[in-house]
Amino acid sequence: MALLTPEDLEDLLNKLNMNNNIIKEATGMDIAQICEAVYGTTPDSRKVGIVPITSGNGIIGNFSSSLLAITEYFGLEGFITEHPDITGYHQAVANGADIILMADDHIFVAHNLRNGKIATNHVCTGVIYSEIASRYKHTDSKDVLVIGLGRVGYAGASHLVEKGFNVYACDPNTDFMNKAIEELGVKAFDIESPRKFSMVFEATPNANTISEGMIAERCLVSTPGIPCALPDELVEKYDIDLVMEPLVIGVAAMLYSVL
Ligand code: 2YH
Repeated sequence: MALLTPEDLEDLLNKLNMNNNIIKEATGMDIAQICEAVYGTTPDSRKVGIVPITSGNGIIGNFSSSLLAITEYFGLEGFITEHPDITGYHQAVANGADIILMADDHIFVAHNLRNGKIATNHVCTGVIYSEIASRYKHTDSKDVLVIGLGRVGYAGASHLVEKGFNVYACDPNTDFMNKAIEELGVKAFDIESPRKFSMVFEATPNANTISEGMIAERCLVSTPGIPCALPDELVEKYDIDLVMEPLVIGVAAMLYSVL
């Protein structure tokens, strides 16, 4: 799994505003409205305690401060604990946090201590990016392509199947592919017999996973993947609406999902 770098997190709210404009134009809703529609919640006076975690590769520069900025952007109050890890967790609870945000190298959680709801970044990211793809207003098709069936891709594919979309998927890992076919009923996308999609949800940590054979003229590509799945020249050539952002959209979904 890709670890975020401090550079990924620079200028985050600016990147969010740019993506929000694309999302609004492509779906008719902004990210907060899409989160409200998916989770049926609205931000209230909850207080979010952000706990830096030192295990594994350690603290990522800009990570906790980015979470605080995101929390405040979506109308919640937040604070970063002075200490990391268990001491920080204790501090967050002692200082009245309603929701805890914390991440190690494997999992990133939001836990609402008042109502018991817990959300993971990988599931929420899969759900929200696939939801964005599924709301593309410049198509009547119900066909959507999912590229990558790891934790994020599987969650998104599952969400799209539940929403009644016709889900095609691809992943070089045959175990992942078979699991998604058996458990979700997705169809295998075969690069040898390509078809063109207006809605693509991409969830891999690799560049250039999207090729010309997969995309229709004027399509929406929604991807949390770093680096970008699309070669630059295809974005212009196919007039692609590209939603791609490293952290904010997934964290917004986590917060809304535990409210
Ligand atoms: O970026 C990550 C991992 N890829 C998990 C994300 C799950 N989708 N973790 C962030 C680690 C943050 C660090 N421990 C800190 O600064 O607290």
